Amino acid sequence: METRRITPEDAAGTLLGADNILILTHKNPDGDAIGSGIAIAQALQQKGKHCRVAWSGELASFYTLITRDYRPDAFAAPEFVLAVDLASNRLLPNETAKYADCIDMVIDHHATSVEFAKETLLEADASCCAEIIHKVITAMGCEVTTGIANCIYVGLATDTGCFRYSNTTAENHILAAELVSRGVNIALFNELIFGQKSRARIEIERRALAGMEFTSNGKICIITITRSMLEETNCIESDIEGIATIPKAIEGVEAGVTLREQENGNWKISLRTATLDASEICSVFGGGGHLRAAGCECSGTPFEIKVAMVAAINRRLGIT
Ligand SMILES: [Mn+2]
Repeated sequence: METRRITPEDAAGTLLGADNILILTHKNPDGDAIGSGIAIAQALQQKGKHCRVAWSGELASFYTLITRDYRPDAFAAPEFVLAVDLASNRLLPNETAKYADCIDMVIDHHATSVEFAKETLLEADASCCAEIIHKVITAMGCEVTTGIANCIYVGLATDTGCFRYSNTTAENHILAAELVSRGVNIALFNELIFGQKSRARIEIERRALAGMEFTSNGKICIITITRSMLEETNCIESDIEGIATIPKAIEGVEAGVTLREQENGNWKISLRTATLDASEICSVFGGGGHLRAAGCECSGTPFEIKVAMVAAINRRLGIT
């Protein structure tokens, strides 16, 4: 679909002229997806708009920090469909996939974003979608309430790994300062988001670490999460959010690879890199993402997938 590229000001103008707005995001939503969605919903509600954020699956307990004060509106059929943090309409969960071809506007920050909406607000250098949402909310003339600031903070903090990843900018810190001045309790938020893990999470980490593999002189580290591991540990999807950061966190590892068995038998691969272009490597396997964090979905046995991934990474590391 031919899309019209728009600015935050354009997006604000269009949204102020809309009502009964359905807000969509990707499957297995993360903090940026949920934070962006609820932030823009609350801003639109300030302007008297009816809107509702649709997401699928069970969320980690820390999300109650931002979901507990949020009241979705009821309406029969949406008149306007907005997608946030969504790089492709194929990433919608089953529950909202029926809207894939009628998305009016998308607000996103993925460099691999494809054209699927009538209008696209894409800022590929933004570290999170929530910071673009903040610009739109400001352009709409909305007050950044503590509730909205909380949502933006969750998106900003999670997508930057609590301001540790290489995508973190000076603007991110300036925005964080503003959010703190709006009342975000950062000590509480950071403790619940980053400082605590569920018992199920620790149990699955124990199993993942037990099966950890190293190749290429320790430059590549691989962990594998099977369906049976998820069942044994009673993990819900949100319990394993961010688990892909574990292999990359080991000293000397250039590329951390996480294989996750999907319900359909395929394997979701997450790649985290120190210096390599993760997005480019994953694009070879039909995926994409960001410079140091990307993913793809593969069929085949874990062995075949690991051989193919290691070969692709070795080539870029100059290991033959
Ligand atoms: Mn994001």
